[in-house]
Amino acid sequence: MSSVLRIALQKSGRLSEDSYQLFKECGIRFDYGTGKLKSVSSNFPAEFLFLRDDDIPGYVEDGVADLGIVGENVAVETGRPVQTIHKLGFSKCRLSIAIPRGNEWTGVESLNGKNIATSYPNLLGNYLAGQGVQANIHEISGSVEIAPSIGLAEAVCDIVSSGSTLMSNGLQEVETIFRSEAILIAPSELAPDKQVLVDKLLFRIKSVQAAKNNKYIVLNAPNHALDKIVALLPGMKSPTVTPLATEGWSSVYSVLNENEFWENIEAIRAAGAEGILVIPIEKMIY
Ligand code: PRT
Ligand code: ZN
Repeated sequence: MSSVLRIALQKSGRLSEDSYQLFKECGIRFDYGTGKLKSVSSNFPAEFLFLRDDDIPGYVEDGVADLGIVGENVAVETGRPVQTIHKLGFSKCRLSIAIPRGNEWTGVESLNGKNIATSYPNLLGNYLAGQGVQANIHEISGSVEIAPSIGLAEAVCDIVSSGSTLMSNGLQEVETIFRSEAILIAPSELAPDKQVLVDKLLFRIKSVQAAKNNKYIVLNAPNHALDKIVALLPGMKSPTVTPLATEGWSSVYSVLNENEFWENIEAIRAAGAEGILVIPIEKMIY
């Protein structure tokens, strides 16, 4: 029997939509939704399992799944010996310590002897040990942010994204102890036939990510400004330059990274470029 990759995804939660979207963009089709626990792709040798995120590292460690998508926070907290294959750039958040607004904060030492409520006892415990702080960790599985107001703890350690949950519960973020994003995990060793499929999938994921991080750019430039403009547009190798019908002008085609985009565009305009078109890229193969 030819080999099939088993991929564990969160059934329904903050990772789900982006995970499904990622496979869609990689051209891998499968059904999901309403009550489905398993689905086989119609056009890639993959089978998908839909699970709670906390269970995914265990399934991957045991080899029930060959790959999984989880938050780094969950992967590290569960402590399962799995390998991170690739960072996926979505579901970004941080694990932070927060205290009631208005309470004095003089640094992590102020947590000595205090009670801290969290769903992440391992991450918090390791952080406190590294800081030489001795506090009592109260593990609770949800609604951590209400712990101070009901007298369970003087501080919390919870996932923060926009910060609005902390704010609406009268808490202030005082220390970030871990930064997280969605990651692709695999067992510490993969069979060679599975590795071939993982490499195939990774190639697609990287092409999709590269396309998202770059824009295709087309512009017109006077020939005397070409050297300057070409230097600002490294492209994948170097820009394409073709003459325009108008004497003394050329058209330049290139790729620009999202991170440097606005600064470069300003410099390109200042150098004399006109009629700049910026176009999204669907896939980018190096
Ligand atoms: O049912 P299942 O067990 O599968 O899901 P879950 O409820 O355990 O997890 P889920 O879907 O809430 O989150 C999955 C992953 O998304 C987490 O492990 C993180 O890696 C990531 N993530 C990103 C977040 C958030 N952002 C987030 N904001 N996880 C949780 N939150 C919660 C946080 O716990 C707090 O209650 O949102 C609130 C804070 O959000 P802000 O925007 O108010 O700061
Ligand atoms: Zn969970």
